[in-house]
Amino acid sequence: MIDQIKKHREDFDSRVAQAADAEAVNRLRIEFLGKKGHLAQAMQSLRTVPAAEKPAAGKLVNELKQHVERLLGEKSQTFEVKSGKPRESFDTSLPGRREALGSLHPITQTLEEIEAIFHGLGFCVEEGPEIESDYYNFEALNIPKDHPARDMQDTFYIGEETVLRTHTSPVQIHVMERQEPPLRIIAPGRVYRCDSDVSHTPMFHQIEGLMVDEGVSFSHLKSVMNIFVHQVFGKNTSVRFRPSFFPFTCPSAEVDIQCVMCSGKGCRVCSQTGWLEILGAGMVDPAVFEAVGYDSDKWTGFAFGMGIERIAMLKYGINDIRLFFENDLRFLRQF
Ligand code: 2NM
Repeated sequence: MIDQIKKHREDFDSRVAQAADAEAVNRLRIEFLGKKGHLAQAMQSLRTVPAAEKPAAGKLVNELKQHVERLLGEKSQTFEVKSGKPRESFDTSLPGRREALGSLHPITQTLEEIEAIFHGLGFCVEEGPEIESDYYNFEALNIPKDHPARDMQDTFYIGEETVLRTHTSPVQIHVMERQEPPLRIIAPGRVYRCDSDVSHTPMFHQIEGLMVDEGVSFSHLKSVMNIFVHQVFGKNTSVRFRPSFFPFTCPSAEVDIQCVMCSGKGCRVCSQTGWLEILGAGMVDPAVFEAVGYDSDKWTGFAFGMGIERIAMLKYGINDIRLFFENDLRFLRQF
C-alpha cells in the first residue's frame, strides 16, 4: 500500500511537470482527485490495510492529496495568466457599497411617541396576552352577554369561552387583580376585530390608559387628555369632550380634536364638522372595580382608549389604514 502511494506521487510529479495546457491539468485533476480517481481508490484500500500499517499509510494518502491539490492549483494559475484571462482583482480605491438604513414602522414611531408622553405623566407600560377568556375581554368590563360588541361580527372566537382580545382593557383587569391602587398604567398592543375597509383592519393597535387613586375626577381626565393632544398635535389644537357611552365607564366621553386637515373650517376628512374623533374615555364604572375586588367607595379612576393607526393617520395625513400593513417600501421610507 505504502509503495503504491509513493508510486502515485512520483507519477503525478513527473506528469504535472509535463502538463502543457489547462486541459492537461484538468485531466490530471480528474485522474487523481475525481470520484473514481487514484486518491479515492487509495482511501478505499486503506480499510483493508493491516492495523500496524494504517497510520503511516493514512498519513501518506493525506499528504499526497494536499500535494496534488496544491500543485494542480499552482499549475492552472500559470495557464490562466498565460492565456490572458484576468485574475480576480479589485480596486481598493473604490468607495464601499452603502447599506440601506432601515427605520421604525410609522405605527411603532407613533406608539413610542405616545408612550413617552404618558411616561412623562407617571404612567407605566403593562402588557398581556392577545388570546383572552370571555371573562377578561367582556364580563369583568361590565359588557353583558347580549351587548352588540360581543357580536360574532366583531369578535374572533377561538373557542366557546376564548377570544382574540378586541381591546387591551383585559390587561388592565389583570393588573387591578394583582395590584392595589394607586395605579397609573398604559396598555399598548395588538387587538382584533372582524372588520375590514379603508379605516378598519382585522388587526390593529390600541393603547389604553388607566389611573386609579383616591379623589381622581373627570377634571384629571380632561387635563391628561389635553396634555396628550397638545403634545401629539401641537399646543394650539382645540380639544372637545362629547358625551358618549361605554359599558365600562360612567360618565363616558369621546374626545375630538380640531380637524388637522382644515384647522376646523370643515372638509371631507372631518365630514364638514371641523372636528375629528380621536379617543374614548370616562370614569371607570364601579361595576368594574367590584369585579377586580377594589372598594369603589374608596377609589375612583379614569380610563381611556385609542387606536394607534387612527392617530398615525391623522398625524401623517394618511387616508387608507391598509397602507400600514402592505409593507410597500415606497410608503415606509417616507417616515
Ligand atoms: C376606552 C374608552 C373608555 C377603558 C376602561 C378600562 C378599564 F379596564 F379600566 F375598565 N380600560 N380601558 C376604556 C374606557 C377604554 O376605549 C375606547
